[in-house]
Amino acid sequence: MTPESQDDNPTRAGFAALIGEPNAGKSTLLNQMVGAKVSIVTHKVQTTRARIRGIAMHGPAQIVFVDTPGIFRPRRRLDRSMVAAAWGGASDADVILLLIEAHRGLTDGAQAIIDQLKDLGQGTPVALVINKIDRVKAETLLALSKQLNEAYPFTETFMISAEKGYGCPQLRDWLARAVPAGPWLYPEDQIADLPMRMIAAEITREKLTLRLHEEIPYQLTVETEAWEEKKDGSARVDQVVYVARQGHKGIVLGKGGETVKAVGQAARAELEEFMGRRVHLFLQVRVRENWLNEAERYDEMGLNFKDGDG
Ligand SMILES: Nc1nc2c(ncn2[C@@H]2O[C@H](COP(=O)(O)OP(=O)(O)OP(=O)(O)O)[C@@H](O)[C@H]2O)c(=O)[nH]1
Ligand SMILES: [Mg+2]
Repeated sequence: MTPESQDDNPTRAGFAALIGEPNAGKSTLLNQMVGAKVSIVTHKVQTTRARIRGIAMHGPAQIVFVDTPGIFRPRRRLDRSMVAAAWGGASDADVILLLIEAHRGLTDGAQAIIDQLKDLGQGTPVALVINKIDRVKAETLLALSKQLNEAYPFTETFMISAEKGYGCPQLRDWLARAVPAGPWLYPEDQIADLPMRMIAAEITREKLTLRLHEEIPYQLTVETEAWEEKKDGSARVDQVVYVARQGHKGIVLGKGGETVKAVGQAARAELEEFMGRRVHLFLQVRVRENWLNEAERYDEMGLNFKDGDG
């Protein structure tokens, strides 16, 4: 390519990492930006467990959003691996977006993230993204923005509602200019960088998390064990739900198997919509008391087991 033709088409591309406390709305924002549901969302904390890339095109720019697990004080091996994945996402990024919930403001957890950013964020632009502005009065936002900008030298501040889309075009415009000049990193029509079998497992985990209470969602994992393409164009997908206790198995199954059946139906419907074709989904529940300490389970989730060494 001659320099002239490069000027005609100055493509840009880079990674924008979404970090923040659990439940800040990181996955919601990624989905909003990509325009499709790539990362699962629930009202519960610690929904996202690994780094998930969603790709958005904006004019000549390709913005690769990196969704990360929420950052919190870890207790278990899984927590430590998740938090390490979040910081890993931030340190590899061209731009970092720190999400803060408008109605919660500068919490202790947010302050702890800011303290770590002071060490790690050096040299990487960090934008402040105040999310869920639909939940607060406009007057409170200015004061919150001022307080947060005193706590950290943010490159830019955005006030958004990831759910409703408010403020998202401005953020997208800014990111399109903030990512470095260079060739696109993915084909133009690709929206996610995650194997289909993992997306399928995440969809099922979302439905389980929405339906089950208390500790159970945090103590289960879903793996796609087999994926078979059928001649009629449909897919047969076999998944295993690993639970840590015998008692949890009964709860996941529900009375007469009704819970797992409802989960399977909801997951299948969403998977069919995502893939645009028929899916036959089979769920099996298996007790595996020590799954939270098995390296193989972490590999399947896309996490580094060693990061969890305490
Ligand atoms: N009112 C309101 N709710 C929002 C907004 N954005 C996200 N939420 C809700 O906040 C909850 C958490 O959203 P997620 O996107 O799963 O949050 P997350 O930061 O990815 O959470 P983890 O993966 O657990 O770290 C969900 O119930 C969302 O619907 C928003 O702009 N306004
Ligand atoms: Mg999430």
